Amino acid sequence: MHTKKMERTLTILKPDCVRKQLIGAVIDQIERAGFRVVAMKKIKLTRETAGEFYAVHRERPFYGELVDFMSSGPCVPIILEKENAVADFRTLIGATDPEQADAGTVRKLYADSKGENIVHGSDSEENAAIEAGFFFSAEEVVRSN
Ligand code: 3AN
Repeated sequence: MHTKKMERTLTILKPDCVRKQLIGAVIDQIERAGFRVVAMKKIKLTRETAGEFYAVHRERPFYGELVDFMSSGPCVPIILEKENAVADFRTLIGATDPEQADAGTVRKLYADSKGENIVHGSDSEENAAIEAGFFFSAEEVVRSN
């Protein structure tokens, strides 16, 4: 029975994930958890575009470090679809701080620190839609499976 609503969320496999050659391992874990890839690309953000993406964190003490890191190499933004995608994806990736993350989560398995934590996951459906629009045009968003 379908009790939960179909949702989309936006993830970014961050520059540390790409550098560690974990793109495949992380996408495998995501697909095994029942998420479908709706859109995906590999791009390198500039300091300006990374700063724009994380503008909500502009006042946080780690903002400069975050922008430097996110523009330090290519990343892989992906739109994912699943029932209850936003919350279920955050469960799959684990807490921001890998030391606090549950066993078996993506961040517990692969992340080094709060800053270099392998993946981003949207915190609401509203932000997922805004973030998806940041990376993808309408014709790049295709669910064919
Ligand atoms: P999450 O990505 O788990 O929702 P937020 O929203 O608290 O976490 O943090 C936004 C981004 O800022 C995350 N991508 C995270 O890597 C980074 N960040 C959070 N806290 C720190 C910190 N203390 N030092 C460096 N980067 C941080």
